[in-house]
Formats: sequence, C-alpha cells, structure tokens
Amino acid sequence: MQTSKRFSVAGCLQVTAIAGALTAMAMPVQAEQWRGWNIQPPGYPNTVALEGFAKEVAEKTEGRVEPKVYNSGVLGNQPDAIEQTRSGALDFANFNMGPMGPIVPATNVLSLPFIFNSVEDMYKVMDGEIGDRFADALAEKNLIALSWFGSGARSLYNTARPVETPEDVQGLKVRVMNNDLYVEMIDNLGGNATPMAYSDVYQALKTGVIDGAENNYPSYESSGHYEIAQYYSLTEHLILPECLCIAKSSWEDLSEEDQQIVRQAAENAAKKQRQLWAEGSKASREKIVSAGVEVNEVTDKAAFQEKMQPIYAEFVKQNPQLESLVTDIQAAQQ
Ligand code: GTR
Repeated sequence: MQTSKRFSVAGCLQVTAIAGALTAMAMPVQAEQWRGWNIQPPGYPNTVALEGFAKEVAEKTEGRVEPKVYNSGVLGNQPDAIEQTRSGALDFANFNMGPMGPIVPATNVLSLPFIFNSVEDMYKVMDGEIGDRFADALAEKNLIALSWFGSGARSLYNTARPVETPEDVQGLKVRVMNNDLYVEMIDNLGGNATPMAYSDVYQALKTGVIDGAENNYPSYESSGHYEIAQYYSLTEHLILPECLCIAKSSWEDLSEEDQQIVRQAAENAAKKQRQLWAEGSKASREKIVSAGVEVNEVTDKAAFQEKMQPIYAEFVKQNPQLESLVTDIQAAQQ
C-alpha cells in the first residue's frame, strides 16, 4: 500500500516535470528588448561601434537580450536621454560626459577646459583607477558605465573670423552644450555663450542666432555646421570621454553570465570606436578642408589656458571634495 502510494507520488512528480519541460520548450524565455539612445547618424564611428555592440550581445546571449540602437537622436536630446536611462525607460546609450555634469557632479572634472593634454592621456586616465571613480559616481545615479569611448578634441568654429587669440572670441555668440561650466568658459573668453541642444545648432547658425559653436571634426562635419561656419580654429580646449552606459535596472535584470557578455561587448565596442574615430576624424578633416573651411592652428594655447584659471579656482572652491580628482588627473599626465 505504502509502496504503491510512494510510487504514485513519484510518478506524479515525473509527469509534472515532463509537462513543465514541454511548456518551457514551447514558450522560450521572453527576450529582453533593449532600446539604445545614440545622438549620431548612421556611419559615424560611435554608431558603427554601438551597432557592433548590439549585434554581439544578441548573438552571444542567443537572443536573450536584443539591443536596438536608435540613431540620430530620434529618442530625444542628450539631457532627456540621460534621465530616461537613469529611470530605465531607455536601456543603454552612448553619452558624452559634457552634458552629464549637471546630473553627476564628479564628471564636471572632465569638463574643466584643458584638463587633458591629449586624447592618449585621456584614454590612459579613463582606462585606469581614475576611470573607475567616475564609473562609481555614475553608478550612484543609476548609470552603469561599461566602457569609455573617445570624442577627440573640441575646437571653436564660427562664421566670422579665425580665432587665434582669446580676443578673437570677443562678442561672438557661441553655442555650448548644456553645462554651466561651458558658459563660464566662453564668457571668460569674452564671448556670449548660448546653451542649446545639438539638433538645433544647424538652424541657429543658418539664421544667425549664433555665430559659432565648438566640436570635434567628425561632429562638425557630419552635422553640416562646416557648411555655414567656415572658420575652424584648433583651440582643442576640451577632450571629453564618452561612456557606453547601461540603465541600472536593465543591468540588474541580467544573469551574471549575461552581464559578463554585455561587459565584454562594451569593451570590444570601445576598442572599435577608438580605432574608427582616429580614421573618421582624419576623413572628416579632409572633407571640410576640401569644402573650403579655413582651419587654423592656435599657437599660443597658454593664453586660452590662462583665461580658464578662474574656472578651476572657483570649481575647487565650490567642490572641495573633487579637488583630489582634479589633481590626480593632472598628476597622471606628468
Ligand atoms: C558630439 C558628441 C555628442 C554631443 C555633441 C554636442 O561631439 O559626441 O554626444 O554632445 O557633440 O555638441 O552636443
């Protein structure tokens, strides 16, 4: 009696297990559809790298995560997209650290003009322990930075004249990204700073609402700003890292195995982006020069750097807790 009862319980369990397995086979685990924000157009180095990231993640997770990159800022401007990624409404993005400052104060250190001597130094710093400190600050605001992209050096361009000295900036209306530090930067050079979304700059240049802006070669070229503002002056005042960031909630929904896959894909994407950036930057420069843009070297960069000193002094005064980050970055480049 007892034996037969035990037998029948075991049998029942077996049947249940088989039924469960059949259901699992019939209904595969729901794939995570990830939406990714990208401000850049198709073909841009960052876009190609992000699309590679999406493909690698989909393949290696065998479809458990299916990221899709939305290009050309169609999902909104950068400050809004940062908020959406923080809340988990978007799953991943490539963000410039410039407009990140108002949300993650530590990243403002990266927006101090001339904080990096070269793109190579920026990579060296961000790939090391200092980069981890920025990743920690981002994580506190629900953004998981998995790798760092480059964005070259940003220089001033305008419709009026070559900028060779700070005096040449006098009176120019210059668009800046959404960050008070950039307003101070242009004001200290005697210009009038206008914070504005990237997508509005072309029209603003065309209608004369602004005289100029500042950006790297690939953005200056792909945005078409070079068609209107034909003086590009190599001030190279900002060398900003960008992150490949995942929304914290999307990250935490992943198994450990899938987190590993996503992290590796992000690192591969950064490698790709940096290589494509170097090539793309050269091609963009050639394109704008052959379109008639006058590119000028700025021989006395020290004159510009001097005008930025009050910004450093004020920054450290307002943010004493960030002073060591500033000095550590400077020391790492000695
Ligand atoms: C580009 C950068 C974008 C955006 C843009 C801008 O170089 O890659 O993320 O910040 O500049 O000027 O707004």
